[in-house]
Amino acid sequence: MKLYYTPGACSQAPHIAAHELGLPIDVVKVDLTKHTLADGSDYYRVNPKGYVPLLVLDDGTTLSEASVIVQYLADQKPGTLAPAFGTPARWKMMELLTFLATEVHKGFGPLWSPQTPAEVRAAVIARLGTRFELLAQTLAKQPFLTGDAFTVADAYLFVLLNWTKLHKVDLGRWPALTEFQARVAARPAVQATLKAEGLMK
Ligand SMILES: N[C@@H](CCC(=O)N[C@@H](CS)C(=O)NCC(=O)O)C(=O)O
Repeated sequence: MKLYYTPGACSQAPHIAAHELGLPIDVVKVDLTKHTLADGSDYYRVNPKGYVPLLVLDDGTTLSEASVIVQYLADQKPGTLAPAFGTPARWKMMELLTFLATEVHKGFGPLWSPQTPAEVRAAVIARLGTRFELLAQTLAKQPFLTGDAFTVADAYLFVLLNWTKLHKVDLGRWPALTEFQARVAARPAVQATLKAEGLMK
């Protein structure tokens, strides 16, 4: 398996999952500023969508969309990082992953552009805050999003919350989120991922 990733991007969620699961995986770095690989070749030729993550299976099948890739990885070792397929708990996990992808991940969208006016930026952060509030309510009751066990949804949220530092979004109102961040950051597989992405010594 080959994972195309960019350090600190949403591709870090499947990268963490692979480390947590101890899956043998090759990683290929993508320069998203130019959409190129290390040899200068065009990433659009690998993934016409142009974005990371992309997982290429050994038979050449490609999987994109972070929320699907993390589930594919989790299902390589059933019952570890996601509830079993076809169970109500798995539908709740899919609900959570879609919420993270569409409401939180894409909720950051305008913050990446230097052209975004200050008032739009403030509105975007306020809207993200309503999503953070819901997540914080859950995490005030339990260590991870689905209960006591770390899942791929936690890996995804961890990556998204890290972006708040880049965009100077204050998480001070939600200690449950900052405590969650510290809890996940301390996991050996997360540390190994951050090192592998060159984000930590
Ligand atoms: N719908 C995709 C979005 C992935 C995405 O937003 N990737 C970002 C990095 S976090 C990216 O590669 N952006 C560069 C681009 O779109 O060209 C998913 O959920 O995986």
